[in-house]
Amino acid sequence: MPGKTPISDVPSSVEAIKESFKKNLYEIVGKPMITATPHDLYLALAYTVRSLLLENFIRSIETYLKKDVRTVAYFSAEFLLGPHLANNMLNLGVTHQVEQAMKELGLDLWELVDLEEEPGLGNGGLGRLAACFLDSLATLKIPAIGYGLRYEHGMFEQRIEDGWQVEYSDNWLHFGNPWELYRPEIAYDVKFQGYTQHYVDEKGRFRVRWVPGMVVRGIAYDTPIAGYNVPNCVLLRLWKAEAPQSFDYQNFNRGDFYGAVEQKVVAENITKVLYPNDTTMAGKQLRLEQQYFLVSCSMQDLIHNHLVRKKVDLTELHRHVAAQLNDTHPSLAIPELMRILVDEYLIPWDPAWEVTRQIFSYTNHTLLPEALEKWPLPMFQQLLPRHLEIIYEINKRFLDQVRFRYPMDNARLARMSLIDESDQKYVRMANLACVGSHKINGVSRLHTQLLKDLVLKDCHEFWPDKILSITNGVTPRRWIGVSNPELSALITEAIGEGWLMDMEQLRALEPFAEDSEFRKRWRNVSKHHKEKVARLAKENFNWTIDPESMFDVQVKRIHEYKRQHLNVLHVITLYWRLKNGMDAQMVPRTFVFGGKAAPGYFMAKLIIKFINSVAEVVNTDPDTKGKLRVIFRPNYNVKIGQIIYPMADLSEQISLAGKEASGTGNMKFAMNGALTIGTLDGANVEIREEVGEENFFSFGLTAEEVLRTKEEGYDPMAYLAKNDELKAVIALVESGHFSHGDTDLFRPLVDSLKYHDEYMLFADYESYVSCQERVNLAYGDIEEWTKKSILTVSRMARFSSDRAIQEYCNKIWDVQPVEVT
Ligand code: 26W
Repeated sequence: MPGKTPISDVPSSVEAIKESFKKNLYEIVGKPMITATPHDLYLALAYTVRSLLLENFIRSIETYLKKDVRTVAYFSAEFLLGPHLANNMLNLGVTHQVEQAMKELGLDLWELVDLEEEPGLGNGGLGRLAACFLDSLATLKIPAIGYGLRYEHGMFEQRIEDGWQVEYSDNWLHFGNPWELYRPEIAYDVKFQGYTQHYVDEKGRFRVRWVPGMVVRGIAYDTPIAGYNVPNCVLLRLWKAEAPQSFDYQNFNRGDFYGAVEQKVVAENITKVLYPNDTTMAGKQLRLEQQYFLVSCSMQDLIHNHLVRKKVDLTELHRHVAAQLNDTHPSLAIPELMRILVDEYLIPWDPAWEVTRQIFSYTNHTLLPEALEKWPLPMFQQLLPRHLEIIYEINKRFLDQVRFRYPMDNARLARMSLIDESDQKYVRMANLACVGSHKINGVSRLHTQLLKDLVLKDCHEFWPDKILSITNGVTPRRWIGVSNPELSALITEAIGEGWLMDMEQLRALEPFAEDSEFRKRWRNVSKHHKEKVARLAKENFNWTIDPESMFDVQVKRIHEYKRQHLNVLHVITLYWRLKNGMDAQMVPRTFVFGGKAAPGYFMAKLIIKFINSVAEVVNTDPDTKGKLRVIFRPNYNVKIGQIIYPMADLSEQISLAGKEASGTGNMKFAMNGALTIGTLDGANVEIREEVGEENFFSFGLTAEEVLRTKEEGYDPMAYLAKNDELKAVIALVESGHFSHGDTDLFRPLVDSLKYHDEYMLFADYESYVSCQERVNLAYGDIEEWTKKSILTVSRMARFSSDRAIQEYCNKIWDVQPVEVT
């Protein structure tokens, strides 16, 4: 197995691990073996692994403080880490010793691993990307700090009741979190509301003072993130909001006890819960408060660490720090840094602006207009009066430059302004992020091109060198090493250790595609996974699934643009064929869906109901027996993902071309040997290029064709009229066949497809169904399929987050690795 050698000096022999485990059970959990619950045992083990982790962490911090290192600060409202224990064991190289130690204590390591509650501090792709990036930053030895929010309640727990999604609150901190270090001494005050005073100080200088109406305190919680097979760690610092004092004594002394506690409640609300929307901007005040709270704590911390600890001249700050904005969510960091430099440290505007622009860079993750953040001006003004003044000043100076370059182009000025004045007034966060950053990156080649051509066209014309592409990647440690140990072992046996740090080495697998003995072993890995999942499905849900069938999987957030309902139309097509005896060639398939819908997104929730309703009919109809099953796995999250990616035969990546910025699940499936059926969207384009088109099932309109069709006027009914099978499928849904005769239930869905479908399902239906027929044929030749699977895995190097982070280092951050000794 890769990473066998422990890279910490702390004794990590089996004996030492046993001793440390017993000691932690007594001293931290405070129980003897006989009364310990399974969770107590998990905790004792977590503390045991943590002490190995802390050794590396402390050495890393010492090194980074002693040497004058350039540091990356990754600002993100979300970090979707997933469970820590197994990942830390892998990265520290102690999995086998720990497994043995637990065995000698009469315990099963993997049962304990399974007990960990995951920190679901993110919605989906953007938050998970931040977590993969921390893993790669540590592994590449880059000094880095991630700044985020410690939400008390992360992503909601999804249950399915009568086929519908029902949300339950997540309480990940309930049993404590052994992976975080509480740092009450690292605390900053964050101001809100109030007003500004402009005055001339005693030295005759023009100054501005912000008199806040409310102050909230941010407290740091630190989580060390281990690199793989290196002693380096990075720090994830998450902020929790508290009231500055536990009581407002003035109110208290007046006898207003409730008023006194109220302030505490208001303050603590800020980090109470993660907003569960991805892609639709809600415009809620609390969300703006969260964003500013994150940014203000983090900027104060950055400045404290450099000014106070390292005595850095603030006009030189950009030589010491590169700050990445993960989408626009933390883009208030731009006016916040300006405020601190200009108002508090009295640095003149121009040098302050130079520092700010040099420090920040911004990653865009979406082209969807409804996801572009904009804040109603009155709300912004009330909450952050000084920041609005600063934004006005930035805007004035910026628009002067635009006016100079494009005289009399008022339409362009209106588009590029940081303030949207077309209707009600708004502050445009993407424009702010663009003006305040020296680099902007898209997350796949296609996405970046579309940014340049459409969403950020004016920006690209104004600064032709500012926008660049860095295709996303995922960490092979978690997504192969942790989630698929059996595949990892087979790969290591074939090509040796080292590939988990250097995915290029996987190319050495290519010749094994021609080795029939190897192919058999490759299939066995997948078979074991599928059997295990079938067992779990029986135990946990009483579902019967056939591990011999093809597992066709789509897991991701539920959204119309991702088109889970296109997948369902294909399922119904197969069902219809089975009902009509047209099933001669059909390989048995199990369709697996998973994903959460934003609680306020009606259509997405209806799609979940649609999947479950079709499942109910299809799974109970005797005509489909042994041929077709449909499963919706509730509460898809990182932990479930780790089980699902390795079991898939087919990965569904079927968004409308031009809508999915990159996708990262597509990479996780392919790294585990699934073949992809996908549109030419996001990173699919590059995955296909890497693995070879003969190993990738592509279909549908290209992004360009989508644009052209829309310009000409998309007419869904014309597509419907031309395709009899599609007509039958739609008629079946409309008849109430999947809704106990209710012809209204799915009407909103069907009407949207027929009359005003932005996502053009009917346009891609025929191409999708015929592509699925090619998949069916290909799966029938299992030797060929296995070859394709091996070749796919061997060609995935480019999609490691190590490659992505290396590109950020070279093209944006200009940072170097630092040896920790
Ligand atoms: C309205 C608030 C909001 C808006 C957008 C919250 C979150 C978002 C994110 C941009 C949603 C997201 O996760 N986007 C995904 O980012 C991934 C990482 O780059 C990409 O792989 C996905 O294609 C993109 O949808």
